[in-house]
This record gives sequence, C-alpha cells and structure tokens, in this order.
Amino acid sequence: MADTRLSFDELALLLRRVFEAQGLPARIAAVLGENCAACQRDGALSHGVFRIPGYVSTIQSGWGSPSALPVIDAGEGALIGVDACGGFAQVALDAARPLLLERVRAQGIAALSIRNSQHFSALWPDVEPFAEAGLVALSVVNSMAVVAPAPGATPVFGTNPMAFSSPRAGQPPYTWDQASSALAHGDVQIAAREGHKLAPGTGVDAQGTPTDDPDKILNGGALLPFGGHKGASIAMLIEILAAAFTGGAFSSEVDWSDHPGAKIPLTGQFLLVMDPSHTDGFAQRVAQLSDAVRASGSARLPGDRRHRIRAEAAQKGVALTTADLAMIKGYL
Ligand code: NDP
Ligand code: PYC
Repeated sequence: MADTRLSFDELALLLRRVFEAQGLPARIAAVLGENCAACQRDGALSHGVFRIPGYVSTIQSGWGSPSALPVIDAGEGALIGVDACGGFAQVALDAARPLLLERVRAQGIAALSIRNSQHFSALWPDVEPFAEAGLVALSVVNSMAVVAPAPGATPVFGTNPMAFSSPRAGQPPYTWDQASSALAHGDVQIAAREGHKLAPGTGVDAQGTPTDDPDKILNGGALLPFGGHKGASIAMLIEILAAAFTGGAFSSEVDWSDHPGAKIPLTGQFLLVMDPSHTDGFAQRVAQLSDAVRASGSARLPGDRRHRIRAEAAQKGVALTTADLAMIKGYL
C-alpha cells in the first residue's frame, strides 16, 4: 500500500543516512542503503525498509563487526576468497567485484567464496547486475537455524536462499531468487504482524505439529523446507557451499544469545559467475525458452512482478507507507 513515494535516489540517500547515523563508514552505509532501497523499489518487501529496525538493533547489539572492511584473498585461479571479517556480504561483494569480473572475462568462470559475513537482504541484487553485464550468475547464502528438515525434527537449516540470473535478449534478465524454506522468515514476520494465517506445509509449532499460525512458528516452532525432502536437500547443499566450502558458520552454529537484538546471521555466501559468450546467441536462446514458457500458458515468470514494479517506481517513485517513512526518519 503506497501512502507516499520517493525517488530511488532519495530513498537510497535517506537509508544511507540511517546507517551513517549508526556509525557505519560512508561506503558501507551507501552499499547497504542502495541495496535496501532496491528491494523496496522492486516490491521485494520482506527485505525492503521493513528490515531497517533489524539492521539497527543488530548494529546496536554489538553482534558482528558491521564497520569491518573485507580482506580479499585474490589467489590466481578461478576462486577468490573473501573474509568479510564480521561485516556485510554486500560490502565484500562490492569490494571483490572488479577482480571477479576480471577473472570471469579472462577464464570464462570464476567464483567468490565469502566467509564471516552478515546477509539480511534479498539475493537477487547480488546476481542480477552480472546478467545486466552479459554474465550468468548463481549465488547461495545460509542464515540461522529456523528450518526443520522434516516435521518433528529440530531446526538445523537456515531459510537459505538461492538466486540465479541470466541475460535474456530483448527483455530484462531472467532472474529467480527463492528461499529453500516454504516461506522466507521475513514473510512469516509480516504475516504475524498483519494477522494472516499461512498456507498448509509452511511450518510446525513447538511440539512439531503442523500449524498455519505464524506466531507459533516464530515462537518455538520451525519453518519447513519447500517441497519436502527435495527442498531439504537444496537447503543442505546451500549449507555446504555457503558455510563448509567458504569456511563460514553453519546456520545451526549462529549463536547470538549474548547479543539481544541481533537479527542478522553471521555465516557465508558463495557466488559463481560464468561468461556465456563462447556460445553464439546465448541470450536469444534464453529469450526463446522464456517465450516458450509464456506460450505454454504460464502467465508469470520469476522476475516479471519485480520488473513491473520497478518500471512503475521509475515513473511514480518508490512506494512507501507513511508509517515506514516515519520509522526511517526516527533513526536520523
Ligand atoms: P517467493 O516465493 O516470493 O519468490 C521466489 C521466486 O519465484 C521469485 O523469483 C519470484 O519472482 C518467483 N515467483 C513467485 N511467485 C511466482 C509465480 N506465481 N509464478 C512465477 N514466478 C513466481 O520468494 P521467497 O519467499 O522464497 O523469498 C523471498 C526473499 O527472501 C528472496 O529475495 C530471498 O533472497 C530472501 N531471503 C533472504 C535470506 C537471507 O538469508 N538473506 C533468507 C531467506 C530468504 P518475483 O520476484 O518477480 O515475484
Ligand atoms: O527472510 O528468511 C529470511 C531471512 C533470513 C535472513 C535474512 N532474511
């Protein structure tokens, strides 16, 4: 519901000032402000300005090292390591991007292995810019143990999203970005706040019994993987790549009990980028396949909704509620 609209630049600047007011260095504040504003602009509301109180309470809790600058281990091959040193994954990616692009262009494929990083956002902003530059990108990040592998089991996985983006001729990149849980934790929080029930299969209560009540999932219960054991396998793959491979923490190892107010997991992120230019007409082939999916009767492809809302925001401004705008200004 839009009560008010700001231009993207106005919102990004406002959010940057919120992060600066929390003591973050200008470059880090700018990266986070732009990332959060992009989520709001595209209607990715579970990771838009709704997240600002969580960013602030985490910074104030002393959890992680939000002002830390990443240390890059350039190596020589396709794999670039980054120790985010307790800082934000988006800041690590921002710092390593030029080297990553150089390696991808030279070798056709390169990967970023980020550890000790905080990620509190959607994942599509991390991959879509690569597709806009003609590259194919895939990323995974793990979070905090709120997902039980099966009903009745103990939470061990994070909501662990995976995002993919590819160039597509004549259309915006083909991008999808999805949690490996039945629902993102942010959407469960929004449902609890707005008093909505959840779809069957979303989660269980503290006794492991299936429930449609978001409050029961949030208070001692757990989310379930999407698609039963198949989603659990994807969640496990993400723990292996984002944590075991990078050297970051598993979701089940995140222990912020000494930091009340901390909400941003400190784990890892893996990002793979490929140059499709060895195949003539790659982006045309992706467009051909998209068109076939649409022609099959599938009315909506992933990313369609976001790009439609983004186009609307370019015309009218980014939609915000007056309550959200007041909340943001309250931090300045
Ligand atoms: P959704 O289920 O809302 O959407 C997943 C994907 O499917 C999106 O690409 C979406 O496109 C597309 N989609 C949705 N509905 C349809 C449809 N009917 N037909 C075709 N495509 C569709 O996302 P999730 O709830 O799984 O995740 C929400 C966000 O939460 C993600 O951005 C994720 O990265 C983030 N997240 C972040 C975490 C973190 O640790 N940082 C942890 C977990 C989640 P579109 O965007 O166009 O709607
Ligand atoms: O929505 O599940 C989620 C989430 C976890 C960490 C950041 N977002």
